[in-house]
Amino acid sequence: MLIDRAAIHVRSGKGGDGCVSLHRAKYVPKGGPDGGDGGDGGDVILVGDESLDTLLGFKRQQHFRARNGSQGLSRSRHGPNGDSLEVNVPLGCQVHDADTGELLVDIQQHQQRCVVASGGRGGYGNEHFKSSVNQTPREATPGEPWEERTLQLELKLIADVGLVGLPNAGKSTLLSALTRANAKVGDYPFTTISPQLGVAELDDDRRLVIADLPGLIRGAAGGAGLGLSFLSHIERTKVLVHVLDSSPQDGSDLIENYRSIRSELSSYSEDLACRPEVIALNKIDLLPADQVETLLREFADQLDADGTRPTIVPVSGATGTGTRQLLEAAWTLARLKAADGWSHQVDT
Ligand SMILES: Nc1nc2c(ncn2[C@@H]2O[C@H](COP(=O)(O)OP(=O)(O)OP(=O)(O)O)[C@@H](O)[C@H]2O)c(=O)[nH]1
Ligand SMILES: [Mg+2]
Repeated sequence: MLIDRAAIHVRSGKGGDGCVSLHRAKYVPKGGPDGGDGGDGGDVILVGDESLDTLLGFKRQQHFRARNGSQGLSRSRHGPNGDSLEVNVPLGCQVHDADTGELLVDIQQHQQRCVVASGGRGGYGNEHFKSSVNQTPREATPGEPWEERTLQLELKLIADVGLVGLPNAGKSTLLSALTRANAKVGDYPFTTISPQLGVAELDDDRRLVIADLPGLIRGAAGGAGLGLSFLSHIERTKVLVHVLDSSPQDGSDLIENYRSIRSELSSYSEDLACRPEVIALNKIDLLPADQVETLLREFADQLDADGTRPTIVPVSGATGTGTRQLLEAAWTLARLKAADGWSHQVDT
């Protein structure tokens, strides 16, 4: 399970000031006070939205302001109220006040609403202060101020797909090609040190939450590299995408690289190792097309000999080749897995 976090700043609208006005019209001497009340400021309201999966949207926007109420007007006219602002958040989102740590709301239902910053009430116009002893009051009250606070949003997220593979296999590059995430990429091992998330949109109603993980190496179970503990973040994923470099710079063997990651996964958890898997044979832009064909055939034969036959999709995270096919393959397996109710599926 991964925790998605975002901090946002919300500010409600200020109340409009009351108006001081004395009625003036031809043939109406001493018309009396007619200053209207100020409009109320708008609220900032969080609204549960079942179509959202992550807090990624808050990376683009962190400040949310409702509109101020307008000043009251003469002729007893109320100033217009400021519009409230609705901010949609995914279900399961917990909202804390960042300063006090207080839990404000746990959004669980679609359309559940919570006012997180209340608009200031409008002030009274001078017509409110009229009395038998003061028939021409010149007194009005200001609108109430706005309310502002910083909120800490937290969402426990279950990734559908986990990207596993050796360091430098191109997992982060692939995450950026499959989703809008902007994962750090580097030509040195262990560029990624903590899991990163992205959401891939296959079309309007098919999405996959993808987790990019740090690289795994032989001996990780014994603590080599970054160890294996980060695999706990993908314990509940439906599908693994095993990213393999098709032309490793160190000249290592494809099938050996594949087997060593498989063996580390098994040492961590047989349950995780039995997850449906798609192999993303990556960086095919570096090879001529006929060599990719040969490599695919040889690799499939070796997997057959090992008694496993996962789907292999040739891809290039750098150019985007094959990414659509990879998502479709992952989607198909994720759907099968969901129908399967989390039971084991062993490749035959
Ligand atoms: N030519 C080519 N280079 C790629 C491709 N994908 C990744 N690379 C390069 O391979 C190197 C490693 O890429 P990353 O995406 O950081 O690899 P990673 O698997 O996330 O690595 P770690 O986070 O260290 O485990 C970078 O220099 C990338 O530019 C690809 O499809 N084609
Ligand atoms: Mg990486």
